[in-house]
Amino acid sequence: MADGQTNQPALSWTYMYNFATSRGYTFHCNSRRSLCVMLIAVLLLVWMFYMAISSIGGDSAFYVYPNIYNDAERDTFLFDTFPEDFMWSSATSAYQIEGGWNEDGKGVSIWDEFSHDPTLIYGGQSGDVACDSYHKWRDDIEILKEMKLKAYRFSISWSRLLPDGTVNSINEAGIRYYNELIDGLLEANIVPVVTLYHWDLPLNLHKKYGGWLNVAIVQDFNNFAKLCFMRFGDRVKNWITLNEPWVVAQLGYGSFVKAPGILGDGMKTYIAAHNLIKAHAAAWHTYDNEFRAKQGGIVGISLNCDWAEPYKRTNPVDVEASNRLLQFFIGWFAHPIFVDGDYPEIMKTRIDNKSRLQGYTESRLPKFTEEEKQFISGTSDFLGLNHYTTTYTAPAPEDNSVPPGWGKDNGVQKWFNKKWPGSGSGWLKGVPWGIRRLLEWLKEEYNDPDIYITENGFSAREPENLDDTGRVQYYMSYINEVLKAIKLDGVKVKGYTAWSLMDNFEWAAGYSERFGLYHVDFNNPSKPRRPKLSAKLYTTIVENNGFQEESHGTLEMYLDPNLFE
Ligand code: GBH
Repeated sequence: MADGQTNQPALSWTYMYNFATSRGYTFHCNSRRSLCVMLIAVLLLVWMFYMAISSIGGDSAFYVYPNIYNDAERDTFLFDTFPEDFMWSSATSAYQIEGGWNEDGKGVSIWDEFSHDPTLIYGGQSGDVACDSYHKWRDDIEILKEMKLKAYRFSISWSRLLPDGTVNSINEAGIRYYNELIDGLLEANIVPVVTLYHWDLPLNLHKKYGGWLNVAIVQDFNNFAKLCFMRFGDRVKNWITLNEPWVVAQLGYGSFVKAPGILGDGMKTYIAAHNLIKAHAAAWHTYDNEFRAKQGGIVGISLNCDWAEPYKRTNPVDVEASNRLLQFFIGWFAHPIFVDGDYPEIMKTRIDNKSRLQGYTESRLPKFTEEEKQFISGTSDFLGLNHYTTTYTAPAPEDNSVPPGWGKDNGVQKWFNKKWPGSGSGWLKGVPWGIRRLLEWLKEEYNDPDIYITENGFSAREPENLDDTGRVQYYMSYINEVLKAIKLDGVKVKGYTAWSLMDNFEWAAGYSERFGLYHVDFNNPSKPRRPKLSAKLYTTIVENNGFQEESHGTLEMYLDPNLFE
């Protein structure tokens, strides 16, 4: 099937919404007025004809994105509920919300340094104050309560606890901050889900030995993780070691997009990933050996992955390209951790071969020893998935030129269908059915793991008003596809996390790209949080534990663009 390639009219006009047409348009008739009148009459007749057909058929299917994708069966809305104990959540990360970058003894992180170079961030902005959650965490708990959420995923700033990154000195003020936040959440009946590393490496570890490029970091990360298990583990039962090691390795050490901003040479990205995987495994073993029996929690990792849709599903090379990209994208980390302690076969062969052709004496992809493979394999109690978008995939012409890199190594070209709805971020298009296909692929590939969706969300450019209909449409359709994955495909999805609780510092995009369910006014020193329409929709979904047939009408109201003009 070629989604969005054909444009057959859908049958159920009653429930169709097309945001593109809500902008309005004009046309001119001049002297040929009568012709125009006739044309309008004909169009009216055609429209009436469709209305008649749809009412005769009694077709009450509900669609969220129908005229973009034109696959009625796949895209029909599913009215059903999620499993009883489904974990509804929303997420943030320390550097993106906390501010207080140098308060009460906090050490400097690579993101403090990166964002203090005004040329690297949109508008010379930084996370120095951000949402000021270092002082306003009580407000954050209030809005979680307002949305009736069961859980909150936040991250701990490593350098707030350990100013130089090592356990040589512990900043008790930092410990106190997270203790208060955790206690406040528990008091509100909200489960804390804690990420240990969401990209804010203590600057000292970068300066001292190159951060993730040095295997020494495995020990320092493990010490930091152990400290967190020791101090917070009596109350925190859900741990995520690393957020998106792909971003850390590939955007931090493979291109200049994220801190520490190291330009790729086709090797550093793989070395950083190698150490990230080892550090994750070390922290998991520490929990497993020293804390699990007493604390009874779970430890996993959050991996980001787009769905790779074969451009033509009937073309074997496109299908192969799709699978290859998924192996390079999520398999890079998930294969060692969930399968056998080693990289996917296709990564090893391709990078080994290319390295040889490029004149390297050894493969650019480092190797794990047998002992390391044993140590790494099986070190995650669940798969955390951060998913936002989908691309088409097809093979790219082989490129063995230097400098090499992850993109040339995987040999896949990817692009978007122009019809897929855009967001405030160039890389993010709304393709709801992609999440269902990815979930099914993960189920097959990794032996039916427990999956928590630890991020999913949609951006808009600032300024954004509270009627965020694009985000409403995104959440409603994506969450519905997750429901289909559970109910129709049997994927063990245990929780869903909306990114993000509120507008925050969107890395190199500063405050220009907004992902929040709550709006934050960054010009106002008290950084007020106000619910967008999507926050209300999300609350409705959480309250109903899904989409009840009776709430049909309510859901339609959320989708009606005219209601909020
Ligand atoms: C998440 O990453 C992050 O965990 C979160 O902190 C962030 O706020 C959220 O996304 C929204 O961006 O065009 O080369 O810059 C999602 C995965 C991978 C998506 C990198 C954006 C940018 C590629 N991200 N990608 S590039």
